Amino acid sequence: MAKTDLFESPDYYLLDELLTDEHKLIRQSVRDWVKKEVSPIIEDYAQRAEFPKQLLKGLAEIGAFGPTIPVQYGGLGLDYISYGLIMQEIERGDSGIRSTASVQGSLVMYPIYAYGSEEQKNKYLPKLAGGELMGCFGLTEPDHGSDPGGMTTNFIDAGDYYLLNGAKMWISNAPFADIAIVWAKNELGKIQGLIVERGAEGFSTPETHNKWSLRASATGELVFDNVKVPKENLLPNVSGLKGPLGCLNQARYGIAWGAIGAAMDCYDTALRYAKERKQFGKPIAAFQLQQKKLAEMITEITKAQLLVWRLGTLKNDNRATPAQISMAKRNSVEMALNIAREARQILGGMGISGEYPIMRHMANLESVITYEGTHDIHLLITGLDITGEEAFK
Ligand code: TGC
Ligand code: FAD
Repeated sequence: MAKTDLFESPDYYLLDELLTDEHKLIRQSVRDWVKKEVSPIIEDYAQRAEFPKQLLKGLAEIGAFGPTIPVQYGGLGLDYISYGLIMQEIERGDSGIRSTASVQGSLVMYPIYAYGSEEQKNKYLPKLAGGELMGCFGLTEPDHGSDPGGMTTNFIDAGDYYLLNGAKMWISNAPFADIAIVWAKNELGKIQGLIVERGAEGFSTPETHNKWSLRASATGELVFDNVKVPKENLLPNVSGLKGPLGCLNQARYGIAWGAIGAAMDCYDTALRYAKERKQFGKPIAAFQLQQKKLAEMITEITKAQLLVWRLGTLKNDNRATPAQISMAKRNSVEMALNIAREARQILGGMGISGEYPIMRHMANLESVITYEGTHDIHLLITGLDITGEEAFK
């Protein structure tokens, strides 16, 4: 059954005053689109574990695919606050839909833009921005998740083409992607990026089923069995782990904003419910225990909003460090997951129902806290940054 979306955005510290009119306009247009196109259908798609493919056109139209990519390549040339706001609003609807946008913009368009040849940029970026082509990003392997440097997927120079072998898993958008950005080791053991097109012989993308999280997002494997990759599909301008990790900086930044959207939706739902639901003759919002939950939620949302806004201004000046991005990703996602859990309790039994978005956000956030670097890995990145001591290995 289609649902009415009553969301009202919290802005406890008047942070809108830090935004330009353009920022607010962009946010409003994405919010309107989410209310009209995502909220009414997303619960049903999540329950059915199906990706709502019809949203791709709208995502492209609202500028969700590569908003910071320059206009000459089909992007919108927007700043990083705009990008963050777009991710926040989409994830307010559903983390899985934000995932699709993150992957397309930050993990497929960005590497082509940052590391690709002029021919590659002209060939792929405008179509990716318009949603005519969809992409995915293959870094994680069955035996190498947090430690991508250990990857075994590899390619050799076979004369007229490269020959690619190996497998990637947990790849968002893989089941329907037209192209994959694949990170693999060359004959010298150096990591490089390849653009692999669907249809190449020996390339398959089996879908991953039985997920309890991100059910409205399509996840799959990438399997390469002697796949011939044209030489012009190698990303020429980067080698080493810093290539894929550079893309992750973009995507993690978007998640730092996006998770706040999910938190806002849970808070807004819980606040409305607490004011309406009566027990012992009065609204449950009048009980101190429920007020504590709600007051802590808005405090944490406000702190996270300030952190990402500042990070956005640093990113606009090209001064945001990867470690600062890790801190924000980690903080926002933990905050959102805690709020989802508390909000679920405020709704009592109704908290587990698909009538409300909370349980879906909560389950989604269990993936968000793991992908793009786990909660632990981001803590270790901060630990390394402040102590100079690496504790990964
Ligand atoms: P390490 O030796 O530290 O670094 C290797 C090289 O990379 C450079 N580097 C970075 N460059 C750019 N940005 C960053 N954030 C960077 N971090 C490191 C580093 O300077 C070095 O460069 P060079 O020139 O000296 O070679 O690497 P390590 O092997 O010790 O690993 C470090 C660690 C653990 C932090 C890193 O590998 C890591 O972040 N692991 C987590 C893996 C991860 O996040 N995977 C995400 C997969 S994609 C995904 O989840 C998409 S979900 C999408 C969705 O649906 O939204
Ligand atoms: P592991 O690395 O095996 O970690 C298991 C546990 O060990 C974690 O708690 C971790 O924090 C801990 N751990 C690991 N190393 C250390 C250490 N040094 N010190 C302390 N603790 C440690 N990947 C892609 O490439 N592309 C995608 O599009 C993509 N989409 C995804 C979508 C979903 C729904 C999911 C769930 C994952 C996706 N991933 C994707 C993969 C994701 O990035 C990995 O799951 C993540 O990086 C963690 O790797 P892992 O699952 O192998 O866990």
